[in-house]
Amino acid sequence: MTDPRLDTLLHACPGLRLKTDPADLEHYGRDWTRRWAPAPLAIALPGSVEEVQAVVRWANQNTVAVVPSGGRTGLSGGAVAANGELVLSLERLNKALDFNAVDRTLTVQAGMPLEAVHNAAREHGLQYPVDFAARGSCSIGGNIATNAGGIRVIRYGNTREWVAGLKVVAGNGELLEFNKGLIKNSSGYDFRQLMIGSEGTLGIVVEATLKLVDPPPATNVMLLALPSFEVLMQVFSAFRERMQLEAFEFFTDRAVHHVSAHGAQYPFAETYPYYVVTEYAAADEAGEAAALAAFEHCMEQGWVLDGVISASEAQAQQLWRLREGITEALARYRPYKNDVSVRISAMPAFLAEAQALIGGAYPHFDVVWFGHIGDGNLHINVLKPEDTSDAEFLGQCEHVTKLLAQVLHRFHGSISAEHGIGLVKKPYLSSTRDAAEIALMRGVKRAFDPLGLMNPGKVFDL
Ligand code: 2HG
Ligand code: ZN
Repeated sequence: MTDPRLDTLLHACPGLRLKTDPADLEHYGRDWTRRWAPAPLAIALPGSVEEVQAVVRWANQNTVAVVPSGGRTGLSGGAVAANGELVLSLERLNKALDFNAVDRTLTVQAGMPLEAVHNAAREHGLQYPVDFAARGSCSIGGNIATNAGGIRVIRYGNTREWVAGLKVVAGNGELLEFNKGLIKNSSGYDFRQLMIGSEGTLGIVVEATLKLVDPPPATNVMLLALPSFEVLMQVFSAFRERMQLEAFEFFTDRAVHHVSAHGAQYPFAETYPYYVVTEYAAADEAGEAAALAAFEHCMEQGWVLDGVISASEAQAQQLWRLREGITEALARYRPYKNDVSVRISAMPAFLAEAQALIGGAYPHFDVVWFGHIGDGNLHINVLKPEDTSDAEFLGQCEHVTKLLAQVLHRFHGSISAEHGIGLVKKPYLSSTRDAAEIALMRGVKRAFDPLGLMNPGKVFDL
């Protein structure tokens, strides 16, 4: 242990588990973005809320910045520690603490992986409905810090809908408890909601009381092949009018190309320009009949060219893999990512403009479009060509993102729908939030984190 500050940390928090090996610094100092070289001071792995508090108090006394760390699956650099910060990993605080059958709530520690939350809910015959591909690696605390969305937002909303109570260690080390599991609580500011999506800039989520619901209905999965972008929203409306959608996701032929190369099975004989994978309630014949009616209507209109319905759970998973495998299949190309949203009603016009802009801006780049079309949320991944330098690639992508941010501003959209602002989207925050709002954000940060030590430099600069 080289840095003398770490001796004082161990003195302030005897028994604290610390990691300082170069491999650990590298592992814990980055998230799924690969732009910044990790360079944390050390990794603290507290085993209790008291230890989290002790670490944060020590950080205040020694003016050391702290980067809270969950599963580090983020895509905006929110968990990057590249400036000598102390990484505070919640991975040891990973247990379910309490289940309340009457309230239908599950209280968990922040480091619990999302998938473990799903399993715990299922053991009680219920479900925690927020879900996405990184479920096995991400943590519930990170989900809360970014207000994570995912593939079932269309039906269940974002993470913030599902948090009934929150315990947070604020930037000064104080333990705060918000809302305490209440459904109704009209007693002033809702700090719980302020914490959700604050990306670790106000404090560290240590515990959450999550709402659970009835187990999901029996569902089927349908894969649709579409001729053009233009018909996407018509297909969405045709399906949404007729059935209870659990998910409605889109992707392009480029996505299929990459996920197939990465092992996913493609069910059609031909390829098509665009695809939708939708999951819908199909507990009885009526559900299935509605799905077929929507499908036939879309075929008659020429909006859909082909389709396949899952005949088994295994086939449903195969179809899902075409969509859920995209991020992993693209990772080796170190893509530049955009994660934008507009109101659903604005989607057709926004899509047309975005497509014209992106198509013209990157004529020679492989651009992969996909996302949660039913939520008005698009993911645009630009793959780095081998013969283009990192700096040139980034420069070009940032230039195009600036233009895209201007389009989003006109559409009253968001530069980050569900991945957070972190470091990656910080330069574009003002396209989504006006100056008065950003000034208020700074004031809120000062209130919870007077010395500005919680995840500094993320979302905005002080
Ligand atoms: C998804 O929807 C995730 O699969 C990741 O939000 C999106 O990799 C991305 O750009
Ligand atoms: Zn997504």
